[in-house]
Amino acid sequence: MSRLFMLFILGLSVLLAVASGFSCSNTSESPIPDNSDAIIYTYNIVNTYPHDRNAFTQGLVFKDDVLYEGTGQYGHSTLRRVELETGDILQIRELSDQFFGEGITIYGDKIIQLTWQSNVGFVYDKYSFELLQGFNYSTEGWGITHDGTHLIMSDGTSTLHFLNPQTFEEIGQLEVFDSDSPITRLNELEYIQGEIYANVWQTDWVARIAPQTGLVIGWIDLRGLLTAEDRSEPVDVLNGIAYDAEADRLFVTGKLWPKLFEIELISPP
Ligand SMILES: [Ca+2]
Repeated sequence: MSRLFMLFILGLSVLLAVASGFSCSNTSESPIPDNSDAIIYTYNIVNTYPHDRNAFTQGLVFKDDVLYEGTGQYGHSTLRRVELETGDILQIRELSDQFFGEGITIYGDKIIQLTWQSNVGFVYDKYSFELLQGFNYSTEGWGITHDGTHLIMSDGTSTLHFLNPQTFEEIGQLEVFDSDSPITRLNELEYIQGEIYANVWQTDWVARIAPQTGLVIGWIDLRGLLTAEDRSEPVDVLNGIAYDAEADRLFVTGKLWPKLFEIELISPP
């Protein structure tokens, strides 16, 4: 095969991938730098649950035995309470069409939801989903979680922002890196037992970040979660990490994925 022909085929594949509008997350490149000292974890699937194929998952939280999910896309963005076992939507609030919903977190009795490029976040009553207030930030809004004291927010870069949960003022930033490389495209977040878990956009990898330094101390390799059959209808990338702190259960899913997984992590031998 001539080199020119191979280049042509390669170009055609890229064009087709772009035209399809969906990222093929099982062939994603690793975000891990060559000189990384981080621990690589794999996974076991403990349980598989149904997930709404129409949910463009941007935020995921487990609290009080149910899932809370924020979904994105203009005209389709929602906040929802979802039954884990069935995937049934127990309660839903639609965002107005001008907002592209992003990450969510639950702080006390409030749910906080970011939007992508509108520089505005929303605060809702956890029970009624009533909108209590809005707040502004200067960056894009991607993922959000909290460590019990501060909100922690991602913006698509390698920078995490720490916000006062009452005033939403930024009180600090954290640069996330592995070895000497910044780790960009940090997306959905979850604070788990003293670490920040972040899935890296357009990959099947989750970074485990030390909040004190920003160093990635571990990587979770989530390749292979979806089967070929799961991909028979279009799916988008891995996105969504939730943690059941009471029962120590870890959940992951993706945008438009038909399934949500409870997984356990496997340390290297
Ligand atoms: Ca989360």
